[in-house]
Amino acid sequence: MKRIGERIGLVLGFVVFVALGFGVVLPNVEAANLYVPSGYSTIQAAVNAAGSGDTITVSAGTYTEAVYISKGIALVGVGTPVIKPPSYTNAVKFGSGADNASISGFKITGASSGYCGIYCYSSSPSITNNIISGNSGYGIYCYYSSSPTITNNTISGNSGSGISCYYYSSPTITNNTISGNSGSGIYRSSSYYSSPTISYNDVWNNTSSNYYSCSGTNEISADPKFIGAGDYHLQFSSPCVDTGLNTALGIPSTDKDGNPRIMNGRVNMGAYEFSTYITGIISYSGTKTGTLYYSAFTNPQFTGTPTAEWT
Ligand SMILES: [Ca+2]
Repeated sequence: MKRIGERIGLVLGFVVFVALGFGVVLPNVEAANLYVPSGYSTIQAAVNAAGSGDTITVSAGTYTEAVYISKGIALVGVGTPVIKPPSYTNAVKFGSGADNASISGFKITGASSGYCGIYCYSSSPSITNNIISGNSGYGIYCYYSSSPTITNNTISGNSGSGISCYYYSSPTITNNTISGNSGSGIYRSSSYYSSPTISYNDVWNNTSSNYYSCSGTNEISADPKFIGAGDYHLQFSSPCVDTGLNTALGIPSTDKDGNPRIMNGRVNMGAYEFSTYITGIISYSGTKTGTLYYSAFTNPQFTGTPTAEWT
């Protein structure tokens, strides 16, 4: 009986050892997908429930909330989700721990004066395919060793600067349109060693200056020719069509509409790869193969013609 008892004890011990081992050695590493609003009514509720590596997909709607992220999650907007914060808060704040986080596909608007559309504090997330407009404060604000990757966003009509870099913050800024902001387009604090890498952006018509204490390479400064009336799709004649950098750091696979990010052989600047409204007549003399992406017509009688790009 003693031997049996010892064996049972050994077996139990082994089971306990294995169970503990599983608990310690094999944490839940499978990335989860969380959905707003079907699974969680607010973005922040999903963020709170998510772990690093998880993806939160947010459907169209206006989300009146401030979002705080301090872990490596992907926040993906599908359709046109709008984040509009309550007064005197940042719309989206990335804090320490969010270096591997990302946000794409959102419209971020309505932050109060002195607050930000996106505020990075000691964090370096990836920010792509967003419309950041109509904030009474700043567009994207990088502070305290924050060096996010800022690629293919449209940053327009904010009362502060489009992108600000303070205190050891060196974002990589590529393929964005940054126009019509009341501060500077891109502002670099001349103290505390911020050193942004700036290329292939259209920085135009920002009130204080297009660049403050910084400069870029392969930049343009021209009217991006948005469709207008709050629609930041590009007209077919926009100088931002086919003038971006295909190999930009953090370039996504799709644009804000979910279309291929690189069309007509070269990526556009801004959040959109092609227009969705009719602006003229397609004419092309010659033969071209590939897929023609085109917009909906403004009416079913085909009185207009779609803008289009070839892949
Ligand atoms: Ca293109």
